Amino acid sequence: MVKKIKVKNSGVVKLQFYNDFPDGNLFICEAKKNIPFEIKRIYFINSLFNKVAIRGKHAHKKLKQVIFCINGSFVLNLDDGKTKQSILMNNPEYGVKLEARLWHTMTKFSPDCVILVLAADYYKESDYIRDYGEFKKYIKKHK
Ligand code: T46
Repeated sequence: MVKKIKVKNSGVVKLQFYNDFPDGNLFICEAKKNIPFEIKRIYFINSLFNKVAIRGKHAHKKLKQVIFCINGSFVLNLDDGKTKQSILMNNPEYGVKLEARLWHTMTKFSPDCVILVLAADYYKESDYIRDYGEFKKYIKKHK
């Protein structure tokens, strides 16, 4: 897990963590504390058995999110239109901020991978930019 993010509109979020070995690990997300917004929506993705699956492939116009890998691993690919960065997500203690105008894809899922996302707003398809050419035009217009 990279702790230094080079792309714009991102950053690392570190969770409060209690190691209760051998009785489990406890991770805590608190809105407006370690999660930098009020949380309106939570979703998770599991059963990632297709090794060549690519999820994401979009940017958001306004939405702020934080993404975690709470089990297993995957690679998060970020692109702010200028700088690209791939991050191995394999530690539930660290999340990555997905703020607006950041193209992201998720790849290379381990079969036991579970992705958790905390979002600052409800689902709105109109907030998605799902075409890379449109994304490039959008970020030129909205710097
Ligand atoms: C993101 C990455 C990290 C809903 O109806 N409600 C929801 O809250 C979500 C998240 C999705 N959907 C629908 C929209 C699509 O018809 O579920 C379908 C699959 O969504 P999508 O292809 O966008 O899934 P991912 O994994 O590519 O992207 C998701 C989030 O949609 C997205 O906001 O940033 O995870």
